[in-house]
Amino acid sequence: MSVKSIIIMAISGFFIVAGSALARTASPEGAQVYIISPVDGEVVNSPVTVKFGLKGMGVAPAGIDKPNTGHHHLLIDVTDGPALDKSLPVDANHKHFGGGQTEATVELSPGKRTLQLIMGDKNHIPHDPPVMSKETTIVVN
Ligand SMILES: [Cu+2]
Repeated sequence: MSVKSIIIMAISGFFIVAGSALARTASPEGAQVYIISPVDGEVVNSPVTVKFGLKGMGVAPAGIDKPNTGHHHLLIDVTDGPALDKSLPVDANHKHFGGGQTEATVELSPGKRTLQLIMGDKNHIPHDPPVMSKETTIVVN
């Protein structure tokens, strides 16, 4: 294989990735996600059960292409917010609930922690505009 064909393949690969990165799903107008519990300022023991609230749209498992739905993601100590134009990362700070769960029990280390919810579409990409909760700050014993 020539260097030129490798370069062409690399460039076309780049455009495929860039194209999918832009494919965001519209959110229904007025959709809201919020943390039912714990509440802002609450002092809790780990593990913590976080209850997810959602209005104006539905929950569907990841991979299911159904209008006006998404699945929950719990952001832990992600104070700058995630990138909105690509799939949410999968790591200790970005938890996916691709099974359609509406609550989760998470182990949290002691100290001040911020929790935030964001909906993702079938490809784990935030909707446009994003459906994102306020940050809930808790103190873990
Ligand atoms: Cu996800």
